[in-house]
Amino acid sequence: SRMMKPQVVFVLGGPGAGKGTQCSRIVECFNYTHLSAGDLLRAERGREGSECGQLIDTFIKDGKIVPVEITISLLRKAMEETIQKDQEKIRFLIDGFPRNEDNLQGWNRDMDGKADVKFVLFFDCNNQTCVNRCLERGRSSGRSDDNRESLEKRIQTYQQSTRPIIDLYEKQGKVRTVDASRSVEEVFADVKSILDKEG
Ligand code: UP5
Ligand code: MG
Repeated sequence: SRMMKPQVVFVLGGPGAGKGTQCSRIVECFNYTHLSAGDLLRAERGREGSECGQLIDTFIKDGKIVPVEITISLLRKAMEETIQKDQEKIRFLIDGFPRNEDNLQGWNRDMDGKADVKFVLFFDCNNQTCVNRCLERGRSSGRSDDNRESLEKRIQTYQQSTRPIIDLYEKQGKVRTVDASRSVEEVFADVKSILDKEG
């Protein structure tokens, strides 16, 4: 049978914009597999025998973006494992990637012709709301980057490195923007209507 190409939606937005929350809601209603680049990196950081655990740990605390070779290999592995288990499962939400020029170049180098990027789902949220949500979560998340110091760096990295990537996709007409500063329900209503339209 003909191998189907993976269909990818990139999910972007600031730290705490609600990417993970909305992706969890999406997979309940639509036929997508959710892959969070951040979650994959945190899992790799904690894996015994990992060669890049220390590097990942340092980068995450500093709100810096891990070299793309590491992130792409984790994403590819997760995609391949999903498809291997069920060949119908070719639709992916890639959450929190690509975050900078290095990420985008790495993706294009490795995945060009191997996966289709359908569009970018952009959760647009002001910095203050993002920071407040992460600080609130930090009371119980145990995430090493949910503190004021790391958050300042995460916001700066987002503004300097990730926004330009979103702008690039915007110029190609590939961005679907949602006002993510509202309630989870209100945001999801918009997400649903976008996905209903895009298939
Ligand atoms: N919440 C969510 N939606 C809400 C709403 N509408 N109203 C009120 N509260 C809402 O939500 C964050 C918190 O807000 C939660 O408590 C939630 O209940 C509440 P969440 O859904 O987790 O938001 P999300 O956007 O996923 O926030 P996250 O903190 O995961 O975003 P980041 O982009 O900062 O984190 P990520 O895990 O993607 O990356 C972490 C780090 O990993 C990066 O800083 C970087 O160092 C590294 N990284 C890479 O280097 N490369 C990559 O490709 C990816 C990550
Ligand atoms: Mg997340």
